[in-house]
Amino acid sequence: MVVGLNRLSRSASLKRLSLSLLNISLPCNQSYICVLHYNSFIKILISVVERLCLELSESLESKITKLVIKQALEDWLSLNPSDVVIVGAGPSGLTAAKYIAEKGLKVVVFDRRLSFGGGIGGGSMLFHKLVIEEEAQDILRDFDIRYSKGEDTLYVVDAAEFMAKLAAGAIEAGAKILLGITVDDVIYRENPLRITGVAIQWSAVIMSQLHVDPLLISSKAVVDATGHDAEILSIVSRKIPEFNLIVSGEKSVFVELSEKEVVQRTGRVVPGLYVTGMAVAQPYNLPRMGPIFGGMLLSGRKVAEAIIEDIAFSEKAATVAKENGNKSDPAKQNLNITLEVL
Ligand code: 48H
Repeated sequence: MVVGLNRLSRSASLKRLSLSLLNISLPCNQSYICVLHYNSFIKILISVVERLCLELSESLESKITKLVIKQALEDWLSLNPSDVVIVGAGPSGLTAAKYIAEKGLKVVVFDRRLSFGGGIGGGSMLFHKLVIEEEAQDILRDFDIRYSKGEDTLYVVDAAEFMAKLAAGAIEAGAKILLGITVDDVIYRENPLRITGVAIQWSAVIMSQLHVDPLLISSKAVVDATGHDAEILSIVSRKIPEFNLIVSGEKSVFVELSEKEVVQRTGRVVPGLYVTGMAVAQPYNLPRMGPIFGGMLLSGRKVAEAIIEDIAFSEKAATVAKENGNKSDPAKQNLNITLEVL
C-alpha cells in the first residue's frame, strides 16, 4: 500500500488536497488490487485538482492584459493635465516636443495616425530624400540625424532616419507620443478668453462614425502642428468667433518666401493656442514650399521657445502674485492681467 501510493504520488500536498476536497478517507485495505484502484482514482483526482488550480491561478493571458491596461492608465492619468499638448507628430510637432520636454515640462503629442513623422514618410514624391537648409543644421545635430552635403547651403536627409530620430529625440527628452488619437475639439474659457486644452477621440471611433463622446485633456498650451489643414485653428475659428481668428488658407509654392515667413509667423495665435509648421501658412495666407524641411524644424524650435518663455513667465507671475497677495496694487493687478492673458 505504502509503495503503491508513493509511486503515484506526484505531490503529497496535491494528493492531500484531492482527498480532503472530496472528503475521502483511505480504507485500510492491504490488497494489491486496492492499490491499483487507488492508483488510477488518485491520478484522476490529481489531474482534476491540477486543472482547478490552473484555472484559479492567473493565466499568462490575463497577466498581459492587466499589465497593458495598468501601465496605459498610469500614463493617461499622469498626462492629464499636461503642460503642453501638441497636435500632430510631424516634423514641426516632434521638434517642438523635444525642446519643450527637455526643459522639464510635461508634453504629450497626439497623432491621429498609427505612425509618427507626418509628411516625412512620403519623402519627395515618394523619393526617400528630403532637403534641409543650412540654418537648420544645428537642429539635425541635436537629434543626431545624419545628412549629406547637397548644393550650396542645402543638405539632404534620408526620410526614414529623419522621422525615426525626430521621434526618438522627442521621446528621449521625455515627451509622450500617443498614436491613433484625433484631437477633434478644444476646451476654452472666457474672461479672459483662452484655450485651455483639447477634446480627444480614438481615430478608430471617428472612422467608424460611431457617436461616442470624447475625453478632455487640460493643458497650459495647445500647439497646432497638424500640417496643411491647420485643423485646430480651423476649429477655433469656426466654433469660437470671439477670438476673431481668420483662417484664410495657404498659397501656391514659393519656396524662399514660405521657408522664411513660416518661421517668422510661428508662435502664439490666441491665448493658450500656438501654431507651428505647415499650419502656420493657413492663418497668414503664406505660400507652401515643397519638399524642403528646414522651415519645419526651425518653426518647431521657435514655437517651443515661445511656449517655454510664456509658461515660465506666467509661473513667475503667479508666484509673485501669491507672495504679495495684494490685488489693490495697480502694478500687481497688471501682472495678474498679463498672467491671465498668456
Ligand atoms: C491628431 C492630427 C490631426 C488631428 C492632423 O503634415 P505634417 O507633417 O505637419 P508639419 O507641419 O510638421 O510638416 C509639414 C510637412 O510634412 C509638409 O507637409 C510640407 C513641408 N509640405 C510642403 C508642401 O508644399 O507640401 O504632420 C501633421 C500630423 C500628421 O501626422 C497628421 O496625422 C496629424 O498631424 N494630424 N493628429 N488630431 N486633428 N490633424
